[in-house]
Amino acid sequence: MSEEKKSYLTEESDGVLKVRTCAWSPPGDHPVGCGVCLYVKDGKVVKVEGDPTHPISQGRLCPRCLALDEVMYHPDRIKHPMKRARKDRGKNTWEEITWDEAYDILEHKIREIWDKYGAETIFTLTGTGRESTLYAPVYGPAVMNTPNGASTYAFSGEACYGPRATITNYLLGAGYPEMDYAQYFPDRYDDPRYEIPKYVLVWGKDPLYSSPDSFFGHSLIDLKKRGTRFIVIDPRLTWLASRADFHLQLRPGTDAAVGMGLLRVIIEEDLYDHAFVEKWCHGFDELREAVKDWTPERVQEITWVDPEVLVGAARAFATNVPSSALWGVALDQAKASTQAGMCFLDLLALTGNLDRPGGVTLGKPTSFIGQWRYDMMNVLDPEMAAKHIVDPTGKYELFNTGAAMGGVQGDTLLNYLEQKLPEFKEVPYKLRMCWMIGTNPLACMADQPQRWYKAMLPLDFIVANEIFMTPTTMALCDLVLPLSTFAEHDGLVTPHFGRNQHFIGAMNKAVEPLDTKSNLEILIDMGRRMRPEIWEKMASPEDFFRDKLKEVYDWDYDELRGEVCRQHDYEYYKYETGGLRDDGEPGFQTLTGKVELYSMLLPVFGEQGTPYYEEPEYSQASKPELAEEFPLVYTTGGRNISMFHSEHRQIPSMRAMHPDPLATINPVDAEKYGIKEGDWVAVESPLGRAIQKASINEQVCPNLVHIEHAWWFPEQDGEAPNLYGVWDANANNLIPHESVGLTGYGAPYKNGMCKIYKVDTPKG
Ligand SMILES: Nc1nc2c(c(=O)[nH]1)N[C@H]1C(S)=C(S)[C@@H](COP(=O)(O)OP(=O)(O)OC[C@H]3O[C@@H](n4cnc5c(=O)[nH]c(N)nc54)[C@H](O)[C@@H]3O)O[C@H]1N2
Ligand SMILES: Nc1nc2c(c(=O)[nH]1)N[C@H]1C(S)=C(S)[C@@H](COP(=O)(O)OP(=O)(O)OC[C@H]3O[C@@H](n4cnc5c(=O)[nH]c(N)nc54)[C@H](O)[C@@H]3O)O[C@H]1N2
Ligand SMILES: [Mo]
Repeated sequence: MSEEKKSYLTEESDGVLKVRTCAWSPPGDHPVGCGVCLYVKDGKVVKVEGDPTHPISQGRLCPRCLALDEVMYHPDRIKHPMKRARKDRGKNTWEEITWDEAYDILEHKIREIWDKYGAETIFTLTGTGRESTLYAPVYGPAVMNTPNGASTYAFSGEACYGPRATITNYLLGAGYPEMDYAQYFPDRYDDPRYEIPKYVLVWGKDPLYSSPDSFFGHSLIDLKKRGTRFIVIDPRLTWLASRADFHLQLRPGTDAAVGMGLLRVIIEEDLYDHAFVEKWCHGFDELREAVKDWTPERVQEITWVDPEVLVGAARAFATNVPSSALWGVALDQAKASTQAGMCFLDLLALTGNLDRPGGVTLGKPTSFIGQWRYDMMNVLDPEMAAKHIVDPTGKYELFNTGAAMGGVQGDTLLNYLEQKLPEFKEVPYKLRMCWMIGTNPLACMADQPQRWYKAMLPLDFIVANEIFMTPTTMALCDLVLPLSTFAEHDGLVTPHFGRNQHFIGAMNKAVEPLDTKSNLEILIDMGRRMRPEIWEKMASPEDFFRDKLKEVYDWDYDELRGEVCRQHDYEYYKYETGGLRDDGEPGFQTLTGKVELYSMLLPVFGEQGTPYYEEPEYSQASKPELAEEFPLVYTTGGRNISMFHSEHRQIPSMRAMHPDPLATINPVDAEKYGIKEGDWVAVESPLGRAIQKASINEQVCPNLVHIEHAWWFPEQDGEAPNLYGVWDANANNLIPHESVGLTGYGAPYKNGMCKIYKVDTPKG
């Protein structure tokens, strides 16, 4: 072992070995890559601490990482491959098997399906940005030869990240814009190139709890200590909102109207950056026209936002340069995700805050895995590729340029499985097999989860890579492959999947993995069995990391392991120097070479080129006939610190922090509907209901209810029909499928109409 390789290991006293590494799921985490010190004794992790030498997280860790050992050594963790007879789906008749047997079963099944029905009858499902997200898109094409793999989700409207990353492609032609928190600089905020943002606009994001999408939430506290002020657009009075100069407390789902109101103030009061707009923006006049009627009073009528707060926020943001902004998943989780996203980007462009110190950083996509993954997804022959399932009506046609990468759109997939649309009544082929890689759709990702359950049950064969049995594996799987945690295998962390990648982190294996494997090991093993011609050159994850780091960055893998985290350098104002375009010319990588305030491409897909407002499909305004029965508005899924989506419900210390699913209700509504703190309450939409425990406070305003997402109860009976209580508290019972934006993007996970009433038990 070389010296560099060893430098992430330190011998402590009492035979304890300290291993420095970067965190990533499994278990539960995004590619934030926080620095972690794992203390190992007798081959077991005995203590977890934050790594103070990590330039981004600087020793701070969320409780989920601190509870890593509780996950690793949990009695319910899946420790060996498990099989069950197809007829026993929903029953707890699992049988432990060896990896060889599991791989034999899988190989046999895939070959049988290839022969009998064709490879196109296999699909994959994946989930949010866990480590599996890097590799899952390759499983379909490069292992099973199916066009219905790539990035396919049981997700209505691809309602996370895809809408944001894609609208950025269209308007800026750049990678995901991230708040500049000096993340590219080793000495961070003290780097002379950096400026502290005067304001940060936090829009539909609660980063102290979610730290999402590679962004490290604590940096907002760092910045606040250095004088940054906040503008928050959020229906809830979050911790950040309570400390903001301006809190735009909007009705969920009306973000585009708020955005156009902000833009109008900035344009009409002539507060925009003329030099930037004239030189670098296309379509200013069209944008001015699109927002001209959005007076603060009209905005208030639709969105509930106080006109004074709206105008004050617009002025503060525009007149204090540099200012930065963060956008959260709330913008994706509405039918109008595209329009809201346009407003977000337009605000940054009009105020000259793109790619400048203290504004937002823009990346030109670069990832150690990008080209390889692209190549591996393009291994289908044209005849097979042509069998890819697309929506025949064109209704959910993706206008995607590579953000979510050629999977089957979630609503289309459900319709296809159900043979639902007139066009799908006679499908060219029936789907037969599914491989789930990092998702628990029945508990978390899928709207109307009972529809998914019924649609998936007839499949011939279902397999999942998992850490614990979940409602989905219990309900549907025939084979489960157990995963190793990030402490048990080597890996690389790549923030924003290369779209604004400030560093690469080494996940350094600390202990042996028992009888579990990583997503990449499973991929390579099965790839070599099924399509050896594609995989012959790729023998092990280590070779792969070594090759790719050398090829893409000319980095040495052992050196990176020793450093644990290596930052990239950053250059501002790349639109002036040519760093944003493939041809090296100044400008943006768009059709016009400028920021497209009027998008040239959106109209090609039947969308408007500038933002507009569309009322959510389920609201008192758009369904007045239901308004009396469903008088309240709900939002869902605000993150809490001790749970990552449907994970951690069985981890004792995490569950103790948050034992029950909570419905937050304003005291006025609680009084009106006779609900007391701690009562079980049903929150019901025209589509279904969820039962959660009432938490009565002013985090929500009157008429608004917030419910949590992804609840199931590992302590309950796992067998069907109960399936760990997955139907009881499930926020997604309320949420419609196919209520999607014109482009196939955006779905109302975070807005709808409801009523509330007290029930006697958590089962109703
Ligand atoms: N601890 C933890 N961290 C996580 C996750 C987790 O489950 N647990 N999930 C990860 C994932 S996949 C994601 S996508 C991110 C998401 O993380 P964030 O982007 O921070 O999203 P949320 O916490 O869902 O919601 C953010 C805020 O949006 C507000 N909101 C609700 N409806 C609306 C609306 O219509 N408009 C506006 N403007 N705001 C609204 C909510 O009140 C909430 O405060 O978190 C990631 N990080
Ligand atoms: N109502 C409502 N619903 C929502 C949301 C909301 O705000 N409101 N948020 C939505 C959002 S933004 C998202 S991204 C989705 C997330 O939805 P999913 O990504 O499907 O998340 P989970 O349901 O937690 O399923 C992930 C499963 O993968 C397992 N796992 C963990 N790490 C790994 C890994 O590295 N590899 C593999 N193979 N498996 C792993 C976990 O044990 C877990 O069972 O949920 C969405 N659902
Ligand atoms: Mo997400």
